[in-house]
Amino acid sequence: MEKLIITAAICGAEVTKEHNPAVPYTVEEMVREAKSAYDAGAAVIHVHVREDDGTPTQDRERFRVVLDAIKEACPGVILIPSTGGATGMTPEERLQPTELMPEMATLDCGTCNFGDDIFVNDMPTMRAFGQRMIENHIKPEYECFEIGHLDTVLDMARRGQVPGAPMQFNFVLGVQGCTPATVGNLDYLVKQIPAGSTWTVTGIGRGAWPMVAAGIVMGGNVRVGFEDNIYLERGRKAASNGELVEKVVALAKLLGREIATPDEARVLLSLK
Ligand code: KMH
Ligand code: ZN
Repeated sequence: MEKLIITAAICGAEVTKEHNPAVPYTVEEMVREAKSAYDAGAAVIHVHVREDDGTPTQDRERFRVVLDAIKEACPGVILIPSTGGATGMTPEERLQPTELMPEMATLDCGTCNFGDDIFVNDMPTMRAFGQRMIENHIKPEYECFEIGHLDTVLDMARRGQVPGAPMQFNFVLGVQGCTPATVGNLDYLVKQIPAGSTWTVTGIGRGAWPMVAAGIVMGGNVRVGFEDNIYLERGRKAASNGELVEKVVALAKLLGREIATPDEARVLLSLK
């Protein structure tokens, strides 16, 4: 099996300090959390940004400051800024980080329920995001929250509406209202992707650790972080994103997967 790429989603848009006081809002807190994950073995950081009071934002200049600060603290790390932002944001708002020419960014592959909210990614929105990433030479991480999202983006790739092979998918399973985090669902999705693609699995909430185990043994890659889950185990909150990554590294070691460095991850993801 290839080495395991660990992504840390350190912040997200929904989780707050009320859920876990270590959730980062300020630039300094973002750097602290990114570095803890990087030092523990994360090759990739998925980045959302907040105002200092915790309000989610897609402001380009806030992204610029945070991305630059993380790059300096974590040499070589792969950064995947979010174009999902928070539910209710406009497509224009959400696209701002793509103006900074990151090497990757998320591209969300369809509309879905998201807890009590609706996360809107209709076809015109997705075509606009695909066009922007083609123009700016950004490799998308295709975020699939629902089984049908995968068919949608594969069809768009065939039509040249989003960047094509080799594609990187992130199967985000267990969001309330979306496809549940089960090994059967993950197995179905992995079997649909084109040869030469790479994939990551993200389990939300109580689905986080089972999906880490599945991703490791199925030969995929895994994402953890406060965006997805704040617990190290039932009833025990993680003190940092680094602690979550340390647990992934320990599981990978037990199960015989080596961890990819950022440079190795860049090769696996065809970024160089
Ligand atoms: N915050 C969610 C509504 C992404 O980063 O692209 C969307 C999200 C996806 O987190
Ligand atoms: Zn995200």
